[in-house]
Amino acid sequence: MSSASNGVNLDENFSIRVVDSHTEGEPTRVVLDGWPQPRGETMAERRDDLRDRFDYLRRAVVCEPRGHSAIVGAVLTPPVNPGSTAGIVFFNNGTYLGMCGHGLIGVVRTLEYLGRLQPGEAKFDTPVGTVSAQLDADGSVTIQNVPARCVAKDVGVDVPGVGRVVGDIAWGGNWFFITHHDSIPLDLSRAGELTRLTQAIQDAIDTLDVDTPFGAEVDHIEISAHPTREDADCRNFVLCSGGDYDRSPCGTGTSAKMAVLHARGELEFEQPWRQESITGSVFTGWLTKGPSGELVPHIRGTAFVTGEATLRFDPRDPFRFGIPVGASDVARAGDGAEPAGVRA
Ligand code: PYC
Repeated sequence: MSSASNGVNLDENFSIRVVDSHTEGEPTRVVLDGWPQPRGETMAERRDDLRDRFDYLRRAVVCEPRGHSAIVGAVLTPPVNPGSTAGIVFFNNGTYLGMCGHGLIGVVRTLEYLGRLQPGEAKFDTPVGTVSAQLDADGSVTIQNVPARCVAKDVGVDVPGVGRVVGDIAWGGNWFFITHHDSIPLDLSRAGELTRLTQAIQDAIDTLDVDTPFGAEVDHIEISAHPTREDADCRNFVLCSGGDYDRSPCGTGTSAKMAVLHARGELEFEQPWRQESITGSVFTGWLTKGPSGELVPHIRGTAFVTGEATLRFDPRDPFRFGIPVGASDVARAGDGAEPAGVRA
């Protein structure tokens, strides 16, 4: 990379300021400054510009040694739509996300912490559409996501070492394969095994030719099981596109799950759905009917600011742009153990 590449002089020390938070256990890192603004009229163009010109900054900010594979990063831009507060591009250790439910809640609480947002409603533009967030005085945040939909039911894949796995394909701002299994114990102590299982399912899904609108891949795998909390309807384990699992119930995953339940006649409009995560945290979700009959997901959760930092990048540091290893590599390498055996 040459010096003064795309607005960052890579031959000199540079720094990026961030605020960290977690939403129901899942971390978000909001970039405050030090990252050049992307070009583009739409948020999708801006995401593509970030990917083309600044992908090394994505890795620098969220990959080890300054980050880790569970962090979702968020770069804020000026809004593209009148009435929106800001644009957001979400990304992780491996790629860019369409939307991110826990991440949006983290952004809202971060902006409140910085004094840039008061309780009330605010809109945000993302590469997959404009979403809104209601910040309440008690710190809880209710997001209104992009419309969700279930596009394929009962899709079967043969997973080596596991057998046939059947699930539904649904959109909730990212694409999910949501398995029908409800008998696997989703215990945090089995997170490594569950990561290997869901990675094996993801590898099998990658061989399918799935017709998904929005040009995005099915890159999240969600397993459901009976809840462990009395106040929850379901517990999940979600493998994210970067290869690590979501510590929260996954806002886009809960949106996709509600679309599946609705398509199966198991969830009415306005009916609350309490989704428990592998860590025991809960999002409360519900669907409303949009003007054209679309399924509009709402998700309520809480985030806490955990820190603020100035990340420093020394041109002599061989790891200033991150170590390109993720949980998926570890999961694929495994430790000799087979993934948890489940069958449809
Ligand atoms: O909350 O939507 C979400 C999410 C996606 C990936 C990690 N969290």
